[in-house]
Amino acid sequence: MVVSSARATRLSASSILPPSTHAPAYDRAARKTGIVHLGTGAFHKAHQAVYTDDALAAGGDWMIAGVSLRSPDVADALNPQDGLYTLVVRGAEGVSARVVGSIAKVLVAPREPQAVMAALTAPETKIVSLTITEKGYGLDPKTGGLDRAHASVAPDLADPRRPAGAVGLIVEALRLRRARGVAPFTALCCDNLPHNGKVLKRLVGEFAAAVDAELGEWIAANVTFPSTMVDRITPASTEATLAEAERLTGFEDRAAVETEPFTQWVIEDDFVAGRPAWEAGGAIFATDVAPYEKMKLRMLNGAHSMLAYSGYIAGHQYVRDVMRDAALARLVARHMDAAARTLDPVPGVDLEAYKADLLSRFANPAIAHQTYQIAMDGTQKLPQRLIEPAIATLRAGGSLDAYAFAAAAWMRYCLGMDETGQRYALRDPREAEIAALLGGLDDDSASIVDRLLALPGLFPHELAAAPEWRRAVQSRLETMLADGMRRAIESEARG
Ligand code: CS2
Repeated sequence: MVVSSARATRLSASSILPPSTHAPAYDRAARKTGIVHLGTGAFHKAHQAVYTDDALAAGGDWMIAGVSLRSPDVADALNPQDGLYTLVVRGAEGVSARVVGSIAKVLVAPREPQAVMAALTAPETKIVSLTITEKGYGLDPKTGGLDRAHASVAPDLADPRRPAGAVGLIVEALRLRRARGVAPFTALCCDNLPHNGKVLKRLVGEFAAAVDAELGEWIAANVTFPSTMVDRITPASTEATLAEAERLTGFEDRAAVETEPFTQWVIEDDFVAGRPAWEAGGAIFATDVAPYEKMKLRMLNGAHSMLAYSGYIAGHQYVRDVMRDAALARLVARHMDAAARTLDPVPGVDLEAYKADLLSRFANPAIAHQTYQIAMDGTQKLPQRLIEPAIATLRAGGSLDAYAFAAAAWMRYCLGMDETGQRYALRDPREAEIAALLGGLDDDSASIVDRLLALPGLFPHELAAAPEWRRAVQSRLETMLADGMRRAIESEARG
């Protein structure tokens, strides 16, 4: 038998998929676009787009027009496939494929700004959702409001009719809709920020007020910004993801993404122009999302950040490797326990069971989630994940050990050099500032701690000035620098 070496055909709307692959069960071409999504990366494709795919199967005009604010890569991979892509779901028990049909097309803002504004102002657009990462909002950590000097805000404030950042785009789209008598949309933040709807509302409100006070008032009265808690572990796609998609479906797919079986979405039900039946995909609608957000940010993301910094320096490439390291896995569990102690009861959730699920999700042997991926953007992630619960713990007189270990590991990571002498990029928007602060301080733990605790806008005075916090962080950083991360992890795990 001759084995063909020809490449598989590219996935498209005319592909006949194998019965083992879940495919869109609705007429895509007949559905209108009800959602414009800003930031069409892997997480959106593994999460909201999948719920929307289920909702479309249940009826309604909720196709998604994706927008990339910077890179054309997603559009260039997805558009030739008619917006279709394979979701590879990797569980401990096996792998499955699903082709998702909810994305109609992806626009690239720098390449086609008019098409983006046309989508945002179209009467059929009822929701504008966002996954642009924490750093995409132009949030001033000191005030919780708009940072007017931020790279994604300042140019748009200077030229608000030609916005490039998410907040500027939303404000200009709402200005045009109002001027044209088109009803507003709901703005739906899906990033890992606490009170993410309120945060977006404030940023949009401040930006709009700076452009036109009346517009600001109109937005406050007519636009809603529901908060959401989003959860699905989604590593960056690799060649292995694309190869697996092709193996499972028989079609070449340059836009495939991979994810875990678990998925969760809790949404505040406050939409001004209707919404998809996301319940069809298992979304939960709640009147108050805050307890779920806090739980997820502190227990999942907080433990993630802790294990990313300590694990990366200890030589673990993936989260699953961390979970096979008995001492570090104990610290992951300890961190979750500490985080749980800062939470009020979460409706319908048993925190012990939630923690057990998190531990097994982290240990999923089929998911290759890089510690280096999670380590990025630390200055944007630390406040909600580690600093807020540390302050709550300080106030309650509890043990700061788990947070001090995590903060020390982040500080060690900030040195930008691993224990073999290899340099790496922090991939943090404040990387240059951190490098300038730490230059030449390689093993001077006291100065490193002093300087990073004083990084403007990061550690609030209440925590930075608490002697027990400073001591707890410095003694751990000292061990990490003098004895190495391995020894630091072991001594910490011994308690
Ligand atoms: C991770 C998150 O990269 C990170 O910072 O902590 O992306 C995490 O995987 C997701 O929030 C899980 O829902």
